[in-house]
Amino acid sequence: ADFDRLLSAAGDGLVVASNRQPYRHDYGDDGEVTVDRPAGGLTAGLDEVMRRVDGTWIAWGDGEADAAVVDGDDTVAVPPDGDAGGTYTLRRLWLDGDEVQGYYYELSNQVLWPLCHAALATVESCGDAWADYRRVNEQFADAMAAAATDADGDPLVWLHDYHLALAPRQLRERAGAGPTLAHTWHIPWPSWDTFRACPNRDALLDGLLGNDLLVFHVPRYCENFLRSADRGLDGAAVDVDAGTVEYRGRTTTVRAAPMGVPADRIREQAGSAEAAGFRAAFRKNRGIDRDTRLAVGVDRLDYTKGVVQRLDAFERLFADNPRYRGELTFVQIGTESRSAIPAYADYQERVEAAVDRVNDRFATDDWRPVVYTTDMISNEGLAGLYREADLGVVSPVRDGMNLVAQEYVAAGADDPGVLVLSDQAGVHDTLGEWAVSVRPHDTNGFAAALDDALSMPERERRRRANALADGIEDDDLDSWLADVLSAVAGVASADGGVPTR
Ligand code: GDG
Repeated sequence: ADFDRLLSAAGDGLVVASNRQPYRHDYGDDGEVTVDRPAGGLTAGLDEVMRRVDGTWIAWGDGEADAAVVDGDDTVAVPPDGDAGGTYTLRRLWLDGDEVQGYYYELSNQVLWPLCHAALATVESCGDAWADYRRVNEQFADAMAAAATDADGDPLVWLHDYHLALAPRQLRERAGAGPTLAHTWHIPWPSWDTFRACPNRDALLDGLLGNDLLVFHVPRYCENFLRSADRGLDGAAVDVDAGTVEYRGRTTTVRAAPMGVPADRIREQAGSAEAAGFRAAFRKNRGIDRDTRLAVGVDRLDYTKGVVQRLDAFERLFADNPRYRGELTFVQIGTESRSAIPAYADYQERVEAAVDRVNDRFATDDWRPVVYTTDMISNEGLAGLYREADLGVVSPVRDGMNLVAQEYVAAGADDPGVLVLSDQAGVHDTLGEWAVSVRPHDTNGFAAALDDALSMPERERRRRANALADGIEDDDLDSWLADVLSAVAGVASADGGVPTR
């Protein structure tokens, strides 16, 4: 994609802000510094763009950093080896323990996360956390304003996610009308009827309307946001059809851009020698026979991901269809996440209990219905496992987009598997037509869908797999980046900024 042209049309440089940093540095007592490379699709994709434009990325300096060791050392050039792709500046914000607790664990992950996933009963009461959230957002706004001032002209500032909802307005107050502000919201935006439960809903809406462009994964979330702004804010002029909000003398454009995955890279990884080795070793080490069919689920252990409901459905499948006993194993990769939060610790226990229940009920001496692991797997290993599986099972109870469904398709081989997909994931809006759809709480329907998927005739299976593969190739990570950047170019030129060509 023609990123360089799009970027130069959008601004005079690029500043990215996200809670999570692209590279994590650990500082040993002996002065030794070790650096972790970016893992996720988004971080890796943005990292490539940043290397080309020599920008600044601002993030929480999460890690084992001891403030005394890193004192005064808040910026660092990455990647550390400065290889062929060029380098950029990573600016770390050092948050203290109370700030991390209030901003990250409480307000972001126990208020905004469940609220946006419409899990109101899981939203925790918050008192001082709101002040921490505001203060940390101010630190981000200060850092973004400094980076914007250092740029040669008016840069594009690209913010990410629900951790930074107040920062756009705070940055406007510091940097004025100059920089173009775009913000990608990676999780759902709920309906007004849900959002109105938010204790600080006015401030959140006001904060986000400091942006020129606000991007959600699918049109449903855009509409929910626009209606929330319309109902929630006095003095906001909302045009739902045009996707715009005029508020406090500024127009915010709201657009959908469904995020994609690096399909070519995943296909390559799935075909690598490392992937093949992993597949064989995984079966051997977990006691799965060579000819046992596999279904796979891969999730951060989050209560939105529907892992418990999925296990209920597999239990029903094995109960109602004894022919699958001894013939099919469901592999669940469940990487630990946010375990310091009680709702997450509870969820992990519920998943383990459900795994044990299904295994106790059906396992035999040489077969287990469920293989469950919390091990973090390499990208190649994961791609290999996707390719090995007859079914990819993605069944969140609610999910902004979901990358796992797309990765499963991207890894597919000559003899492709079937994607079983919850209609509650954003990605269902783009891929649902060719997947086998499930409602995650409908155990009987879910089990019947698993049976359908496992017994699907080869022709039908290939027809769907080809359509899915075309879809994720056309709308891959690069094309998503280009979509966002051209939307930015659109608002910049409407603003009287640099024209797009
Ligand atoms: C949010 C939204 C939206 C997981 N285990 C391993 C591993 N993973 C990787 C997967 C995938 C990623 O983690 C999870 O992606 P999801 O899309 O499920 O997302 P969330 O973390 O909930 O992220 C979501 C996303 O933002 C992007 O906007 O799609 O809706 O909730 O890439 O592969 N990767 C490796 N080993 C593991 O064990 N290598």
